[in-house]
Amino acid sequence: MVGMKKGVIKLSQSAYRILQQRSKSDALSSLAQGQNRVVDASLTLIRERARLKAEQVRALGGACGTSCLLGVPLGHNSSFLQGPAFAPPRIREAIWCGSTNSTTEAGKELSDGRVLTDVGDVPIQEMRDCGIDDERLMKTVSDSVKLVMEEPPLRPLVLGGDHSISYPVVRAVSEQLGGPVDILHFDAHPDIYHAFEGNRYSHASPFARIMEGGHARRLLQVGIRSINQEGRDQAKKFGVEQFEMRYFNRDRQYLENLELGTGVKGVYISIDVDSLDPAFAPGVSHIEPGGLSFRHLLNILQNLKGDIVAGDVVEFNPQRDTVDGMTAMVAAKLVRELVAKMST
Ligand SMILES: [Mn+2]
Repeated sequence: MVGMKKGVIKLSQSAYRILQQRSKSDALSSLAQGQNRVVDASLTLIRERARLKAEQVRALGGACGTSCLLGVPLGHNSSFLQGPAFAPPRIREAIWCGSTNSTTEAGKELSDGRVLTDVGDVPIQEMRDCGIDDERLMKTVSDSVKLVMEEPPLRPLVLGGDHSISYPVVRAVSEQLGGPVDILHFDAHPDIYHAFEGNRYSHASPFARIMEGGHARRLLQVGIRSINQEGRDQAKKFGVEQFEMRYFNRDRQYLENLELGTGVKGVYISIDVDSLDPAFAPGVSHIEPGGLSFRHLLNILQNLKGDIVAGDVVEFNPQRDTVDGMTAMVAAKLVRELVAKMST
């Protein structure tokens, strides 16, 4: 009796263990399936909006290239503050702010759906909330960019987010076009660390991943004024052309007469708002004095010759902005003038 009882207990314990393991693995696989459904649903919304927006452009008479906003509210790859996750809605609000008209400096009409359209945000925070890891998030960002590019004439103009998003975005652009692009990158920092604090997806590392992946032929970095030896070594290793602020007066004429993208798939423009002097754009995580004026940046952008296939405006941090949202307006004008260059 005692033995039997022991046996029964032993059996039920091991059965319990098996059941427990099975229900644990069932639970895990149903979690994974749930995550798949969330990612699919997120991509479906981007795909359907891109399809509809492209149809609207055709209904309006068509265009060669229409800038299409895609928000990527991701801030957790920042080494310091995570506020850039809140930027995309603030930038949109400032683009359409009634304090100014909807015409760019050179006369493009932003309210014309053939010039500027919008597919909304990749639901980054909602996906993170479902336990979706960084690898998958980055892939979803890439896939979202590709969905926009699959609907000509839409060209992705990505609203960050921290700078880590430039890697999945540029990767998608180069994969979708079937070759590298030239990148014009405005930033106080080279963002080319092999890894930062152990994070290869850090906002300090996207250009290391882009160059390793062969997604860019030329990478020109403008506005650089916070750089250490690793930043210089990595630039040398990858053949990056760095234009440091301390030599800006010397380099200015060259930078205001750039012609990029010939012989490759086009030009990608990445604008970190902290490339501007904090006097012009205080709402950034990494305040670095000695930067570009707004007009310096705009002169380089407006004079650029080349086919701009995609771009991003990143690192605006609304949590550090002035109470009247000055940097939101600055980021919005960068977007507006980038639209003017991208839309054809
Ligand atoms: Mn920066």
